[in-house]
Amino acid sequence: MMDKWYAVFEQQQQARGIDLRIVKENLKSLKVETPSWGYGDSGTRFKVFQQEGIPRNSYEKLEDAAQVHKYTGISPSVAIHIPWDKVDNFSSLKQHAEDLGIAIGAVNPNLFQDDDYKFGSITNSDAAVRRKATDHLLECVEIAKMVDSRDISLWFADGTNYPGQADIRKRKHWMYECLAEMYQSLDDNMRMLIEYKFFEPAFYHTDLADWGMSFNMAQKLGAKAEVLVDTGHHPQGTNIEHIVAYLLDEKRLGGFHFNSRKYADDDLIAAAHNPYELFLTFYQIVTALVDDDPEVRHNANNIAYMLDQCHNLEPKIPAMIRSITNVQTLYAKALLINLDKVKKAQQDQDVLAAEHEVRKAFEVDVTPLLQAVREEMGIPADPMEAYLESDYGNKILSRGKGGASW
Ligand code: AOS
Ligand code: ZN
Ligand code: ZN
Repeated sequence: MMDKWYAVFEQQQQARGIDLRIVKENLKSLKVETPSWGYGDSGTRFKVFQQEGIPRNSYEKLEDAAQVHKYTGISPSVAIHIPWDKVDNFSSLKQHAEDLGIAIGAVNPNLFQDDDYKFGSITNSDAAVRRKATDHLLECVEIAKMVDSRDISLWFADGTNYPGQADIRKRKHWMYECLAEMYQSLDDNMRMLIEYKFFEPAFYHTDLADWGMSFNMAQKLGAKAEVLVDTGHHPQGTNIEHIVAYLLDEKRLGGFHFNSRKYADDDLIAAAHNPYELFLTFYQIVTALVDDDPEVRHNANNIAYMLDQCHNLEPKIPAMIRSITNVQTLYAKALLINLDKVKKAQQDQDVLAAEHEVRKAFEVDVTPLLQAVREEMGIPADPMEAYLESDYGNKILSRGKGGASW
């Protein structure tokens, strides 16, 4: 039955001029990192509802993440957050990940939970606080080296709540000074991924409020600094795909934090609310993968795809699996866009034909394609169903309630 379904799918796509071998290769090379904090208890400022079976430490977070990889086959690494994942022995944490068939991914410093950072971390007017914050960044670079991680993901809560509260331009200089010191400590293969967010926790100004500020900072720092796009960090109506295209063209798209948002930084399951936006984001990446400029292709091939989510109501592991398969589904759809036909329509300035050609791919049911790819990768055809049929979810209940938060 399955084979027949795929055979029909193949025929249909061939008729549209799509080479499924390339599509499958691309799908097999997609890797999406999950965040260690997404396995912990989380909530809103109103309430954290504790779940049973939450990992009690970073080792157990890795064990849960390994389940996500086991059933999806495309999430072989886990981002860690320091100090939430600070352990006495990082080589044993690294070894634990390897024993589970995964690896430690991006290292995320925490510059927002210490009382000292009330008025900013690397933008604080107090030089001693800036020193402390920079030392933490340097510590995270060292941890990344210990666990063989390439990326340091940087998000700063720094900002102000009221006009006049601080000198915005001075803060910009202080931030550059601290990040430049951190930059010097990176090995040649390492990267700083600089995230931005337009508000929250600060409500008047945020020091890195949009992609342009992160881009400018990255450019000033050097080639090892790139921009990280968190899909939940823009004002309503922002054209994220445009930002992605622009950054790819400048060879500065470092990575993504995927999640869905309806109103603010909601951190919900990726593509739950806005699948078309993620599809169009992948459309920009797919065009960059075949760009004439080898540097643009290089950038498109080196994007760190990561989830950044908090599952406040739903069980964590299935929620991660859902996000991963959603991302994979939308990437698959974008790979089915006939770029030659779009190009032709663009040359003809045929607006309707161009838009139709793009949207048509979104409407394709890619289930048979994904099932075929998973079969070739030795992964269950339906990752969610396979996980739910396993006894892992029950087994971890013995951890009880009150596991790690974040
Ligand atoms: C915060 O809003 C950012 O999305 C961060 O990337 C992330 O959630 C944080 O670093 C995890 O603590
Ligand atoms: Zn993020
Ligand atoms: Zn966020």
